[in-house]
Amino acid sequence: METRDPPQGVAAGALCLAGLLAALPACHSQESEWPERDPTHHAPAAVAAPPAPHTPPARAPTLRQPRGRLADECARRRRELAAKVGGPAVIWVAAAPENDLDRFYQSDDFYYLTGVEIPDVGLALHVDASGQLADEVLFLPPHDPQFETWNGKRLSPGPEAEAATGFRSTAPVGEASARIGGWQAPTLHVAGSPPPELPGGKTDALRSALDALRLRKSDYEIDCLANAITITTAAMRESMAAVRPGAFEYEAQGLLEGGFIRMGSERPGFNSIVGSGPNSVTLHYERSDRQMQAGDLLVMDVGAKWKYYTADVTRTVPVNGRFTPRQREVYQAVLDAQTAAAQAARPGMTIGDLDAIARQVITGRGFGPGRKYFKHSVGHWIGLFVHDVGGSVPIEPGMLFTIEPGIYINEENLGVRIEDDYLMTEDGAVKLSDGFPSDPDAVEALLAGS
Ligand SMILES: [Mn+2]
Repeated sequence: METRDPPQGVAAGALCLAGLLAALPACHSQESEWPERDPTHHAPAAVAAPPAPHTPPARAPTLRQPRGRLADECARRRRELAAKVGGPAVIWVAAAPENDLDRFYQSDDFYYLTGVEIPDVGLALHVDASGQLADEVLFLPPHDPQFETWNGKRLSPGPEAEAATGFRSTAPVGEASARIGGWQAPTLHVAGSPPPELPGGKTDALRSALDALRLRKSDYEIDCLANAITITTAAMRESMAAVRPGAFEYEAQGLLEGGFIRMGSERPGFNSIVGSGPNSVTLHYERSDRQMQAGDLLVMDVGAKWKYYTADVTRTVPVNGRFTPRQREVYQAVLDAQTAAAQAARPGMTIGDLDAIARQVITGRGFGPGRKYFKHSVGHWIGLFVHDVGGSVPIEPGMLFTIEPGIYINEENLGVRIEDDYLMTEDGAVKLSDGFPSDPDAVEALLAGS
């Protein structure tokens, strides 16, 4: 997904309504494809045709076993957070609120520090004057048999939860003031909503500390993101079976997201962008209801999550299997811009530096000036959130980011974006998302084989 840069000024409600009205006549207007039933035909059972041969889906890719253990990771992150924020202080981080209809999804900050997927709970850290973690409590719902009848077993306060999470202690939610009231600290830092008995928390220092920690990925996190990328590119390959003139964009999206689930992703990291022809120039197109036509390009900007880490990969493919000379010209400019930025990337450079390199290639091919055709930034951090936290700082080894130049020519209904995910190392950027090729000949070959 490309970065929103500069911020968008469109009223979302108006946009949705306009899109809905524009799309109505096209919805589900095709004739039924079922053959007419012949009332005189009664096939005897003995000669009934065998069932159609069943083609099983390709085997799901093998995923990595992440290096390390989540509970140990989270315990280390809490110690590092205490040292970064400093003390004496109390830190409160709230979990995300319950949502009855969707699968619960924890807030990124709370998951980062606990690995716990329970709504409406919280954690408290007591940081001493030297920045050491003096005490910590994970507040959990009390044991509730009625809840477990409907929803299954969940962690409740006690030794079992402490062993599972690595927290020194646990306590029932609602007992925050009783449990931490004795902590001597003049400053309270909060992320999310603190309990009412903890008024007046500050947010700035905690936010910047969390951002800085989350930006630098551990081996465990790199492995999680590598798995998300593996699933994403494998499912993109499978989705090519639904890319052909006459098929709807949602057919490709359905194969893609079905592949995500089948391969072990808990959900997409953001709404899949599957836009053909005129939709290829809409940066965050979200409807996926157009019928693809020969001559279209299809932009697929998608990402699976794996253990909360989000991939973000874009490929642009010709719907009828072959790029036109004009499409290939534009495509090659985008690919060369990405390659130039990726090859130049070194520790100490910023994403802004990479943006300048890519933009120079694109304007050099006549697609300029400035942001006329390359309308967004060249990349962003990735991690728990698709546009992950961290801000404009130099890229260091261990950081994960995208490089995703694009050219969008509205008057030709021609949009091309190519996006890959990279790990910075001491020697430069390593592309992690090469499971789906981006070379134009390789893309055509892949479409021909699917
Ligand atoms: Mn992106």
